[in-house]
Amino acid sequence: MIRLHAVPGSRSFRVHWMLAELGIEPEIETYRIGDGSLGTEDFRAVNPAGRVPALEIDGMTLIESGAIVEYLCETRGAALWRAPGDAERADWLQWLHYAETVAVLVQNLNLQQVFLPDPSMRSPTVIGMEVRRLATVLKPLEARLGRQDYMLAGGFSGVDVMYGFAIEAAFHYVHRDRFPALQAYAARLADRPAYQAALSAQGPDTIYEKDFYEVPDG
Ligand SMILES: N[C@@H](CCC(=O)N[C@@H](CS)C(=O)NCC(=O)O)C(=O)O
Repeated sequence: MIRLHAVPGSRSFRVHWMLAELGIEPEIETYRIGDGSLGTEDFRAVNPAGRVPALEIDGMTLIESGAIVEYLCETRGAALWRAPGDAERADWLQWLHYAETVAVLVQNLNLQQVFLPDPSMRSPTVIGMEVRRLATVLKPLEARLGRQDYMLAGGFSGVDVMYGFAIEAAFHYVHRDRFPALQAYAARLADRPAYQAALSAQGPDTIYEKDFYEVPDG
């Protein structure tokens, strides 16, 4: 049994999509951020950190999306991995983990723009800073994807699976027109049958109510 604990539209999509690339359909337990479902005793017994993804697999529970993608590549997806000794190994590790540099900034903006209970609690200063920082960390990706179709020159890999969530989420805060190569990349990823299968299995995004969140005045 492989069971994925997930929030539609969150980092759990990485794991869902990775499993779909491997032809694996997990059992899914669905939660929502902010409705208390991640704080129940039952879920804290699965992941005491109260976060998704959590993946029950091979008699253990893994709770970090990048580690899960690496583990799945290592154990079940050699073609999507770059093993130690591979010429693309360092790039594989670097760009896989760089996805969290992007995701953390998106997460900070989600907190400010989506999850604060009262809009008066928002800090336009912090939001403005985080949007600028997000645009900056996207620049190396834009340059890379301007030269090649996927994050690694050798082709589609587990690294790209890490960006399926982060790029689309980032476009809620930075204008996609500023990043044409990333926009084309996101469309290329979304075209993959496994991406679409995971998307339809996870159900609609439960995080964003708007396509784009402007920096508030202040
Ligand atoms: N670095 C962790 C981050 C996990 C994480 O923060 N997940 C978010 C969803 S994208 C979450 O569960 N948030 C719950 C909350 O904010 O209460 C990973 O990549 O798995």
